[in-house]
Amino acid sequence: MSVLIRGGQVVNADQTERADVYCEGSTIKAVGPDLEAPAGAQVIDAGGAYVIPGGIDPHTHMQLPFMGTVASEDFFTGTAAGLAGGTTLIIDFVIPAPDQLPLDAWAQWTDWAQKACGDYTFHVAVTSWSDRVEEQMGVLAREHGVNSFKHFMAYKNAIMVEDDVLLQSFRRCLELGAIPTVHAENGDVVFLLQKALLNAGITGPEAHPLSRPPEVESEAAHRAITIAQMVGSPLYVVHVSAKETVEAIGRARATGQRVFGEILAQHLLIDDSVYRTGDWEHSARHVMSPPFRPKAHQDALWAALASGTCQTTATDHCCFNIEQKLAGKDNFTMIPNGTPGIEDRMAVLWSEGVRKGRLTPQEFVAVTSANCAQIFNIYPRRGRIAPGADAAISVWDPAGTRTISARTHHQRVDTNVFEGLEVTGINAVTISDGKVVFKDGQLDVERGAGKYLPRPTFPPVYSAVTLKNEIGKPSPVIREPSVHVTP
Ligand code: URQ
Ligand code: ZN
Ligand code: ZN
Repeated sequence: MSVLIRGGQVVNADQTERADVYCEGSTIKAVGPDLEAPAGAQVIDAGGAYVIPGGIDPHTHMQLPFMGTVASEDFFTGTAAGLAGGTTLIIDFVIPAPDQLPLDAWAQWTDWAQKACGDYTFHVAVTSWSDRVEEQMGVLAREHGVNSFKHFMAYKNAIMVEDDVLLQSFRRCLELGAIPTVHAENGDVVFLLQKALLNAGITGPEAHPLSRPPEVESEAAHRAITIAQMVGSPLYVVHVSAKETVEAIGRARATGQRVFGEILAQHLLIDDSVYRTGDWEHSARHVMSPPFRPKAHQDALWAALASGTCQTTATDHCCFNIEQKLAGKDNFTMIPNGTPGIEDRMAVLWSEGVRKGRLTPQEFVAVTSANCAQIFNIYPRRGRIAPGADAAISVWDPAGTRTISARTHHQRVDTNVFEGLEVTGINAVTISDGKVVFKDGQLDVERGAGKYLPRPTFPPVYSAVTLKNEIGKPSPVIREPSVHVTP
């Protein structure tokens, strides 16, 4: 199978050029002007369009068992929806139940993902700590291509871990050459605020943001940043939603600390007025954590992307239909948390970002693909249009328009938080694994064709500080040379 993408502008994070792109099998073979189409090659006319690296969504939860139900989107329908929107790789989450070992959870998620039609890889969550967990982190890193481990600082009495686990797990990540990631919200404070709100008789979705104010996020982010700094490990903060959290990341990065931030497309556009409509179902459809914030936070999030304080965009695609959300009809803490976004992330970022002058086309490529590939060590295999890279490509039509709606989207959920938004700048053609899988508005995908993409660990980098104070282990007593004074 071979595909020639002709007549487009190739946009990488660091360069834009008029060039054709020739793919053979699963790989990009050539990038350059006026390439010849070998016999039998499928030719895609990219005149007037951009040819960009397929999007990478570093935060999805396909068919996640959560809060007493299971997310409605599965690995087949979810990766298909991603391909329709220009996303050619997802990083999903293996989340062991607290009494489940990581390798057992790994087997479960791997089985679920066999139906994927788009490529996938996994973060693995550390939801408890023991010698076995520590050992199995090594097996996952060394034998399964896992180079990132997630830690939920929220969801008390479920998947939340305390600071002692953060300390030991971050140290283990450093040892393995993996990066720790965190859902940064203070789960203890959330738990108490939830109780207070319920005791006050405030049971509707309007209570959700009141139980998770920005400080709940920024305090936890600062705490995780501090622990990472003590250990000497890098840190990746998922779904940064608040101005104060951006500031905490910016302060750490200004000192040279390796902290990365991820921003959801939803948090860039949607504000907390969705919780004050008086329409229970409308508000419940928008219950996710961290919650949508007052509009002022959005400027800080856009600035964080343009300035490089935060590096990636994602969707935290975690879908629940309204009848699932109704589990929380009388108690907002029972509303399954999550919203969709995988199909629309890139169009929203182009239409609201590039077209409104907040991002350049190259920055768009950086925050939808290249930066994520670099942070999770799969660059330039992914995140770049170049010979030798995977043939995972989006032909991006900057003038194309569509109106986003749950009535027409490919996502398997009855909600679209961008409902009614008309976007300019859309994915026109998707190439995945060297095959044209989306064109002329039609998907041409194959259940099970998606491939697992292993991510190599980083060479362990030890700082003298870390060696000297191996956090989590009894630190060696540093004996000052005793000075003998002869009497
Ligand atoms: O917290 C997460 O990232 C998962 C459980 C999805 N739900 C959510 O509200 N973000
Ligand atoms: Zn989260
Ligand atoms: Zn999530």
